[in-house]
Amino acid sequence: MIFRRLSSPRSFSCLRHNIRRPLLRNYSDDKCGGKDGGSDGKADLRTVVAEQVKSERARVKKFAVEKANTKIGEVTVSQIYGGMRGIPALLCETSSLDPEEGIRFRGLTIQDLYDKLPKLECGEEPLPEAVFWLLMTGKIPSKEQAKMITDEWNDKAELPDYVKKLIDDMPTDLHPMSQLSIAVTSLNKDSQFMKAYKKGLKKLDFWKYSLEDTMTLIAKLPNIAARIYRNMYRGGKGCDEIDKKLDWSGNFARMMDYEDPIFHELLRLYLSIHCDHDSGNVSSHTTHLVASALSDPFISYAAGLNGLAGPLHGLANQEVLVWIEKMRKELGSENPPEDQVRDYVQKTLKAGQVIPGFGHAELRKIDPRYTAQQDFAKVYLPNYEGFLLVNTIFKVVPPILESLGKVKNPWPNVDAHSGTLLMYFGMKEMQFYTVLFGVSRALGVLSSITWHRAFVIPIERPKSYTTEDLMELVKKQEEEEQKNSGKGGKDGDKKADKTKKC
Ligand code: CMX
Repeated sequence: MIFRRLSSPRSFSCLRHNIRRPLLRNYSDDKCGGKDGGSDGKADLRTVVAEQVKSERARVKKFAVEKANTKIGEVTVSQIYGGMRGIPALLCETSSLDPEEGIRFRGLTIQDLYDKLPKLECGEEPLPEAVFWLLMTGKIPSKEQAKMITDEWNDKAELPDYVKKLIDDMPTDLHPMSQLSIAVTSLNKDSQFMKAYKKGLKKLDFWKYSLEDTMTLIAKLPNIAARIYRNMYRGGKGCDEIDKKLDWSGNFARMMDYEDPIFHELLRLYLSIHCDHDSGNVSSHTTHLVASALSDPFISYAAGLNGLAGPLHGLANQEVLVWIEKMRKELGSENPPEDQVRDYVQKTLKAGQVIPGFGHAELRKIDPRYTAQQDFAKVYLPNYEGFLLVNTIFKVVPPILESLGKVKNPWPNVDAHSGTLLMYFGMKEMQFYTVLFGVSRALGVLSSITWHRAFVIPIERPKSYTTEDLMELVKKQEEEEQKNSGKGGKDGDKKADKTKKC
């Protein structure tokens, strides 16, 4: 699958040409925008969401009441000991993950994002602002509606002084994900949700204040992340002012001191495709779980970020580059040949380590987010040695993982590619990669918890068992089954006899 993007040198030079010009000069032009974003593409986000909450709430309530006792699955002992794989237990309105096909955001594939969402005039990547609108409303925004989001986020981007100071006072050798989580937590001082809750907010209005905090948090995330970046890697120097002519990603790139408009495009792609991956992954589930206790969106998302910082989840994008760099050093080449890469992969596995960037708990095919990034590289950096090495790894790793006989998905996931693209544009600070993932993931999970509040989903509280309890439960169940099968046998025989007589 090739993700459609204009790959001609004309479009490339168009982007480069824009470096000295405002990127958003024709932003309100509706030619690429959709019309179904709400009221013929003109309504604002809050109005569109309020209308939908009204109708969806009624539809969902009817379904949940009428089908309350319908069973949709069973739970086995192996699922309890196996990380709850496959247990159908979570709600996610914003995206769904098919093991064979990959992610769909409100029903749209990544290719659909390219085809349907508004972009910048000279841009080819979907705007994360438009992705957010889609996740919140399930509708394609017009260019005008995407621009409304950009404007609001630009207006709310400024950090309070105490947050700036907090970030500046953190040790520069503290992992940037810890810094991000601390700074996000600290923003809850001004949570509108908590303020309203303390005043006695009605349950049915929870979502409104959750959405307000969501808008504030997403607006400030690039500023927080860029400040951490500058402190850690640029001696605290650089710009922290929003350019209102730029979009969310453009400002983020600029505040990290990346001027190349192709990098801005990469960031748009990156921030769009990492936004959501249904509710079962660690960062999304954690955010939902904490938010279900009515924690405000800031501290709920900070909890999700701490989950994202694990090496089996979001930190894998850092681990991939660490692993690749070690390989290059050991093999003494920027782009080592296939047989040497194969030996290095075997050596990693023999040392009892996983191959980072490969495998997935849910997906069973090549991650379409990997393919989207591969296609970006084919257009903008086809001869980059890092990209060529990623391609060699892609060729070498799956058959080896398959040969182990236990890996359920030998194919690359999103993290196998992202770091190499960042490296090409000069972002060599691998520790920072998961922060970019974190900024993007906010779009999905914060939309998701707003909808959970609209549906007034109660606090999460699944049942847990000790191993002794489980053994006892299983024993009783087996005894019951034996008893029943004995009975069943006799009853069955009687029935059979009856049938014969008839
Ligand atoms: N390299 C080596 N072994 C792997 C492997 C990999 N990339 N992926 C899975 N395996 C192993 C598992 O460790 C497990 O081994 P044991 O039975 O000895 O414990 C076995 O194969 C079966 O695992 P699985 O059912 O296929 O995968 P899980 O659902 O348990 O784990 C994941 C999924 C992503 C944690 C795993 O594939 C992995 O560790 N991959 C590397 C890290 C990574 O890229 N993570 C990012 C995932 C994307 C994201 O969530 O952000």
